Amino acid sequence: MRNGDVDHGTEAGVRSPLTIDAAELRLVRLPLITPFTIATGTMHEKLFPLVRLFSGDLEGVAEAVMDPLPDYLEETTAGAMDFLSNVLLPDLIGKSFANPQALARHLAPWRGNHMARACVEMAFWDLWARSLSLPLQTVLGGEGSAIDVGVSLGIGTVENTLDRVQSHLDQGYKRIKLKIRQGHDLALVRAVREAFPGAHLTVDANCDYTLADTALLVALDDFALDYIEQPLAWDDIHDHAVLQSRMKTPICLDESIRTPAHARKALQTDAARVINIKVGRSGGHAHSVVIHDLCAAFDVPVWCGGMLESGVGRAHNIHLSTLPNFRKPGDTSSASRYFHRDIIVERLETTGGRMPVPAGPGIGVTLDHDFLATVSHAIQRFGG
Ligand code: OSB
Ligand code: MG
Repeated sequence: MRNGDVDHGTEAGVRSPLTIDAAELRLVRLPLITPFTIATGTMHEKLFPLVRLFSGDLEGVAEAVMDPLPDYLEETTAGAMDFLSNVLLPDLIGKSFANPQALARHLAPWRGNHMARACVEMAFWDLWARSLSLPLQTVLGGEGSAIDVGVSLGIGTVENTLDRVQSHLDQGYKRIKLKIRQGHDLALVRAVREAFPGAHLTVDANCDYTLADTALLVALDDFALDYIEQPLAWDDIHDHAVLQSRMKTPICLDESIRTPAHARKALQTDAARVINIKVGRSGGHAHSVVIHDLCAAFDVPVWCGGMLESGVGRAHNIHLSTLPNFRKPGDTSSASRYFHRDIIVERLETTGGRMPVPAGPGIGVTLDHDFLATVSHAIQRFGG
């Protein structure tokens, strides 16, 4: 059976359920062109679980975004490999789901592990969209052929940061996000703002501050930042509400928003005036769409975060970013900024700060199997 031949029924939106016949899990290791430093540490390579789900001749793919150590959030790569290979994937073999939301509900009883669950859920969305011969963006409710993109600049010297800001503005990137941490904040932001008075500038603290640093954080109000991302603890919404009541710069939450309930609480308490949605952090596309809609109801703009994903994760992020409340440039910059070679055939590169949405069914990109084989470890197959 070929892609377009799948019969999903034609009456009144009835679709036959999709059965997961087989799954594959592997660990992919990609070196980074340059190390990426944030408040919690330095990344030298990207190590990630890659999941493929199979139904007949169709397949869907996604990657998981946790780090080897629990330093961004509490999940770890080893823990996720264990949970995926011993629990999540074997359980899915032979099961049918009426739609991706049904699969998301099937995964809902598990506590935490939002990144591992997201990976499975996202692969099913790709499979589902392919079974309908539709781009992922269409089944998610998005539209448009390109999105606005910014860059996230890792921690470096002030001098070096000024050079990188210049070169990325020259490339047309629509927003520059500076990573900050204790002792590497005000002087950096002042230098960049003085050199680039009109730049769309933001900062991301990755949880490095507490309310004891309120005076320093309030001093950032002088630099016309579009927002300050996740200044306080990853598991704390309340203190962000307190900080927001004391500073003018909008707070944008990243780490603190792992479920729609987190988003609701942040919105209801004015703890976030912007939200960074990372589909791989939020349990998948279904929950990301709920967070997106909640934010729209509160007139709070969202943008799509990144986790230095390969082209597979980036493609998922780009499709999600075409929903209407993604009103700020996202972290879906060119793959060539991070990797010498990507694991997909297509090149995900920006022009003038715009990233084209990969066309075709599903996420619209294809695995480069020859290259993927050279960077894959611990390949496991389930079912089929
Ligand atoms: O906080 O947004 C973050 C990368 C790793 C861990 C945390 C974060 C980031 C980024 C991603 O800033 C940037 C990108 O994917 O291009
Ligand atoms: Mg962040």
